[in-house]
Amino acid sequence: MTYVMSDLHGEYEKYIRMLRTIRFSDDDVLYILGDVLDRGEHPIRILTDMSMRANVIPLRGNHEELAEHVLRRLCVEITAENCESHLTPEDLDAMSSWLLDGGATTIEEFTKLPMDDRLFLLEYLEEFTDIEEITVGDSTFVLTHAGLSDFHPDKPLADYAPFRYGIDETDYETRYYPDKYLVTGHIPTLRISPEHDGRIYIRNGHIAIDCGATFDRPLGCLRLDDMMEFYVK
Ligand SMILES: [Mn+2]
Repeated sequence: MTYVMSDLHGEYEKYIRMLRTIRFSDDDVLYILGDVLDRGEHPIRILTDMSMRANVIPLRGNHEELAEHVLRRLCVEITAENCESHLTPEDLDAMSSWLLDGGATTIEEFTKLPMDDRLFLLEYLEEFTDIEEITVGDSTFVLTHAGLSDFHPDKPLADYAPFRYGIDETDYETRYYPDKYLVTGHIPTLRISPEHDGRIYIRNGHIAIDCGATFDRPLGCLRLDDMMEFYVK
């Protein structure tokens, strides 16, 4: 079976309970559509678990984008000699905007790891993809964290530039592909439609799966084979 979930944001307990709920096995595949990191207590614990499962396919969210840059800079021993010069003003800017967006829990767990584990996880993060297209049964799904920049239904997926957060927006009232679903996280479903608060949104060729697990709502997971929805609170 093929599953999708998104926006785990450090909610390790919900993640593990969801894997149990769906009886996730080696015969299944799980796509995680980004924003695993930040906010909740154990983002690095989730990332580590994902990295050990060949059948979990990770996609990049805006929180992974922010993290990659700063975490790379934190993979050196800070000494009396280099502490003034190591982080540039640009690094400090990136770090402070990341902290405002929930990065503290990621930094906290990450910096406790031995250096080898830090470098392993960084390499893992850098392998995340931005867009995947999959066919399950008779249906085709385009998976991405937040949407497609300068969308055109005939544009090959490889031609898409990265989504411009703060500029690009996905319009959930408009159908994008005539014959495929666009599957996204990033925007909690209550902000797309109040009646979908805490629930997966499936409408107009869209599937939006961020039910707001980080905002005291359930973690949602969708089985694409039969569109069965799973929730853990
Ligand atoms: Mn996001």
